Amino acid sequence: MKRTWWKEAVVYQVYWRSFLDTNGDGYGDLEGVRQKLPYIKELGADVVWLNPFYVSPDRDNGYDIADYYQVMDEAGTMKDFERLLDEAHAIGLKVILDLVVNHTSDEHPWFLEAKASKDAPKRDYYIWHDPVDGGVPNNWRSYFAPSCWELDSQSGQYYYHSFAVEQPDLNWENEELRQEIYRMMRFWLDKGIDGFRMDVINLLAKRKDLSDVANPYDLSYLANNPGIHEYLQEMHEEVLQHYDCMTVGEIPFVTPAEGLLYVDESRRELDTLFHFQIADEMPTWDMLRFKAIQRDWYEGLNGRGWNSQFLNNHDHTRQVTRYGNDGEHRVASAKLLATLTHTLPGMPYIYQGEEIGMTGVTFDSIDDYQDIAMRNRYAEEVANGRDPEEVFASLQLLSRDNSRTPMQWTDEPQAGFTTGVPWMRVNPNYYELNVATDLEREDSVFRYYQQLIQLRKSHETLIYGTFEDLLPEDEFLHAYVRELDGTRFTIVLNHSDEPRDLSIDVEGDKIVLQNVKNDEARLLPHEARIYMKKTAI
Ligand code: ISL
Ligand code: CA
Repeated sequence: MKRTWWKEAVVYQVYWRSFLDTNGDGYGDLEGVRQKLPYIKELGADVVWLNPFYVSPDRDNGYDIADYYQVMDEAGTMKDFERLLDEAHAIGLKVILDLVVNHTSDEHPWFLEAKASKDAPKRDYYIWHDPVDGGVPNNWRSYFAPSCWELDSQSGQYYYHSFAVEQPDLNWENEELRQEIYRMMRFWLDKGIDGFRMDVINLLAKRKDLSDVANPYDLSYLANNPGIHEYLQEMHEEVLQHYDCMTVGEIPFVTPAEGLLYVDESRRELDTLFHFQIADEMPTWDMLRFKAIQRDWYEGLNGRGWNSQFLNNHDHTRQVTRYGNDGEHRVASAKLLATLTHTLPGMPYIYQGEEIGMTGVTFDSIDDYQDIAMRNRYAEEVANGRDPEEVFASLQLLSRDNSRTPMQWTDEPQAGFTTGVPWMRVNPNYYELNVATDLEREDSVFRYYQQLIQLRKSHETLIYGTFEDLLPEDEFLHAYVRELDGTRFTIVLNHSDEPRDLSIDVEGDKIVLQNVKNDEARLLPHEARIYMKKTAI
């Protein structure tokens, strides 16, 4: 496979509304991101991914867009964005934006026009269906609602929405609509952005067979439908191939074989993908399952498509809480999880705050949660008669708010995130868990991320090397090898709260990075070691 800048890059995801507030309104903003670009650079990241900041009524935190060409007030102005982009480029950081084109907001002018009447010129920008037996056309659910069909009383037709009622899906069968999207993509690429993270991009094509599904809670019927690859190949042909840009598709509901169809270089669709066999399908840590997923994706993509490695983001609970130990072993565990994402095959993504081991949070009441996904599901289940306490407890761990609490910069009030009232409560542990504290300590999580990123940059074996799992059956020890051109790295991780014997031979290998101080052969709890050996002169 050809070598590219993005295959060697580390991406830092900025959820700007929780990153840094510079005007005291309690919301993070683009000016806050600009001010912290040197911080992101110091960490060692190469690319900044900004979650959507376009004009939006904010029903789904910016993923319901009402104007693709303007910056929402809370985020700032287009000038703020342009200044951020210029300064990022000036210090060697690239910037990719979130492309949300499966749906718009129901307040987008296109939808307001389409809704006005059945024969409105833009009616066909969206997906409408007559009632069936006086009700919804079928039993399909959406991510955020019991049905993916919403009645438009004005026309008596239902419109299709894969997410919230306020997020009507665009009709990608409409050529004019597709050209509108390509025009918008060129607008941002011509400003100099370096690519896109593409929101649920494998949902663009819709299932033609509208009959009921056996299990409406298995939402895979929303994705990977016939026509999707033609749309992405047209997008590549019309837009992407004309720019030096990277694209990462958010691609739920795919196996490695299905994922390859989106990122096989020869198919000229996308560059890399986030699959969800871990984040959406592995609720808590399951070592054997994790190992099998990593082997399957390495074998499934190897040599033809590029993977991405992430263990949390703005939709998923913070990794040290969900997949590690956020208690007595929090620091070692945060470093161990980072070692995984930065030494397994694929592009590593750092979600803001994971670089200091920020933890998930559980609030006491549903009123403290803002996530539309959680609030809608809670209301639905309670309306169906389930016990509110039990519903609340069942939704807490996987609520998306867990990873959206403000970035913890200092031990000052509101963790230095804002001088106002934050839009979401700060995690109470900010007093000792914050960037300032980590920057002062040599053995902090932040310093370890720096060393890890530096090691990966200095040895392309960790980027382009082969991958072999040495302990496929071990539930607690993870050991794998990356090899290229006579250099071998052996990564060994004790993903458990107990010390464990090292059960592989690393005779003659040199430890080049270790997350805890330990000279014994026996591994301490959550100890990570990276060994290196020159196998050929
Ligand atoms: O949140 C999830 C499950 O807990 C994810 O499955 C997520 O909803 C799904 O991957 C789609 O996410 C993307 O599109 C949504 C938006 O709410 C998410 O924030 C975005 O990452 C609709 O645009
Ligand atoms: Ca602000």
